[in-house]
Amino acid sequence: MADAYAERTFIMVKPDGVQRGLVGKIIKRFEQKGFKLVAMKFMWASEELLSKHYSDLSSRPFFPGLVKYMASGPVVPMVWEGLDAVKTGRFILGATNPKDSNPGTIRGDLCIQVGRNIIHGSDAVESANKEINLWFTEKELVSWPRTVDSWVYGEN
Ligand code: IDP
Ligand code: MG
Repeated sequence: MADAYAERTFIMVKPDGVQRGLVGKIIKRFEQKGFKLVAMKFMWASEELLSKHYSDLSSRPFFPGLVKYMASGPVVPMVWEGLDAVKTGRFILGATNPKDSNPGTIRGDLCIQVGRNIIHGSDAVESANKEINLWFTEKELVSWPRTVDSWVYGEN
């Protein structure tokens, strides 16, 4: 398959998404869209890891609260692969603040408050690579052939 189909994005169900029982619903949206799952785990992340994950936001006033929120329960980090996975992933998520997220997006449909917006998604290919390497080892990233790809991308 073409290299363009191998773009990867880092998606993570946040602790409120896990607590509210939305993990399956969120995975389903990426799965049904046609993206390919490359890695996934269930873990309780440390404040240290989360501070690294959100290092770009460390000077923002909401940063301490954000790290506390993200460390308040288990999360489901994932890697999804496909054509324009980063940009399309952000569309699937919806705007950062759920009051601005369109209906039909995950945040638009399933949450209300910016500080409890249930899901993370990389905002660029560069940050996706950084985040994937922060949360997963090389061994945990599974490359696998998927026969349905010829139907998803039309190269058959
Ligand atoms: P993103 O998650 O859509 O990429 P970012 O600006 O990278 O948005 O912010 C990271 C996370 O920080 C958001 O998803 C949200 O949980 C939280 N956040 C962003 N802005 C605010 C705010 O004004 N108050 C509280 N939390 C915020
Ligand atoms: Mg962000």
